[in-house]
Amino acid sequence: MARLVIVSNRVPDPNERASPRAGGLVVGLAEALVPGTLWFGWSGHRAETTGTIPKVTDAAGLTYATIDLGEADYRAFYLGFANSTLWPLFHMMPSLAVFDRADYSIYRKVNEAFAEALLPLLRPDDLIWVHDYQLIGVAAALRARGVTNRIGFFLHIPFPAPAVLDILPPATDLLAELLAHDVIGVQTARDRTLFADAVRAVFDQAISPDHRISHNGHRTHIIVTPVGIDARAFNAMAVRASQRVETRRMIESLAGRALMIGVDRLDYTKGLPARFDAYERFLACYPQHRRKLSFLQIAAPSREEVERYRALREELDHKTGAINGAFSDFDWVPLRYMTRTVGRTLIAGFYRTARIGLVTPLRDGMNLVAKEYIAAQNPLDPGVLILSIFAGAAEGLPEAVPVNPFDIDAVAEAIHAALVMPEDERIERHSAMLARVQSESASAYCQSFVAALTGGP
Ligand code: ADQ
Repeated sequence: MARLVIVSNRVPDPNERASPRAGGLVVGLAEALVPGTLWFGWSGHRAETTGTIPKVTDAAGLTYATIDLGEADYRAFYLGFANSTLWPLFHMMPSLAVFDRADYSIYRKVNEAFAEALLPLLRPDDLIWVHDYQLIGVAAALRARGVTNRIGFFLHIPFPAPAVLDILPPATDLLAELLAHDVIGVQTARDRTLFADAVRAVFDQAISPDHRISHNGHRTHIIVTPVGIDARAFNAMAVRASQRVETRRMIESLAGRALMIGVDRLDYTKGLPARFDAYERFLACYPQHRRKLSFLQIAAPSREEVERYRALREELDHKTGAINGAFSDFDWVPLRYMTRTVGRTLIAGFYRTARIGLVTPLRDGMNLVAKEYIAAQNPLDPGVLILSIFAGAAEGLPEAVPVNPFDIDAVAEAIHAALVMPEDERIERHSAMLARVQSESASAYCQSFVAALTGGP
């Protein structure tokens, strides 16, 4: 069988694979890596200049090969073009995007450096699978160096509408580089439609009914492969975690009240300020539920060197103070807000304890928290998932309580509806969602992508 080569911006430290880590890409992949796989990318360390010779480590049947990023490259490529231009634009938030030509040229340079460093490690029959928006140009750079292997690309984040993509000055080049792949995977049917719209708008070319396109003599297959989790293993972890002393302490601290939980990276796409506003509206409009619900928001700091993320953190600190100042009682705090990464096992136990999972991103490629929350529930007495219609996960989970996260009153109403939902309705919705989360698993995601990369239908 051909070897799989994963290329992603961040590669986890093999010694830390079991440690808490906030970030969907690593979670989605780590659960489905097959022995023998080579995982190549950035070490997470910064050096004076970007590395050219990868450091290779073998651990638990996998080979990790990493390079460091130069400080200036890290700023321009990672903080700059990837996270201050592509991230907000692809999440349809153009007003938060900035564009700097110098950053873009360093983005290209770093993509070339990835290709250059990977080249000597490649074997002729390797299947190369590149991940996400930071590395759009790696395949084209490999092709320019004579690599003829099958190369696939998976976009973890949403694909933007043509009018938003138009804003991006190098949109045409990036689209052409995407079409240097043999397979492009996206999270939802909606993303695939938007990708087809972009190809039509930019190159005046249509994608065939079987989702293939030939561009510059190269044929690309566009597939929908939603990222998933290992639901059975996650459920087992949640059951174990519910016996842990921390989970017991959490339950005791609730003193019989219901728990509502949110778990996110501290990112403006996750819609936390609007979520806090909705909770405040809920407390104001439904006084009968006050003192009967505690909302725990766990938010792991992320990209703190980007100014916009620092501002978000300050805004949330301020809102937390305002909500708790206005509604707390001497023996009840309505909002428990933690800005740190919490161990995965403990989070699983908290999900299982929570009557409501509140997942309200303004835009999200998939959102694995929604799937984790469903997997963690007790099927005989499950909680209710409130899910943004703008999360990719919503496409496969129509039985969640859908909300438009921009509509504060609608989210407040949804919290009320979840609290009063009868048990049989909770069970019915949950069992339908659990079946989907179990079948759209982490291994199904990897297998269907690799099957397409191997040349499957
Ligand atoms: P992310 O934006 O990182 O991923 P998400 O899919 O929600 O988002 O994954 C987050 C993961 O990190 C989950 O496994 C969650 O449990 C964990 N996590 C979040 N906050 C945490 C905290 N405070 N402590 C500990 N763990 C925490 C990107 C895209 C998503 C897409 C994934 C996978 O933005 O849309 O679902 O990739 O493709």
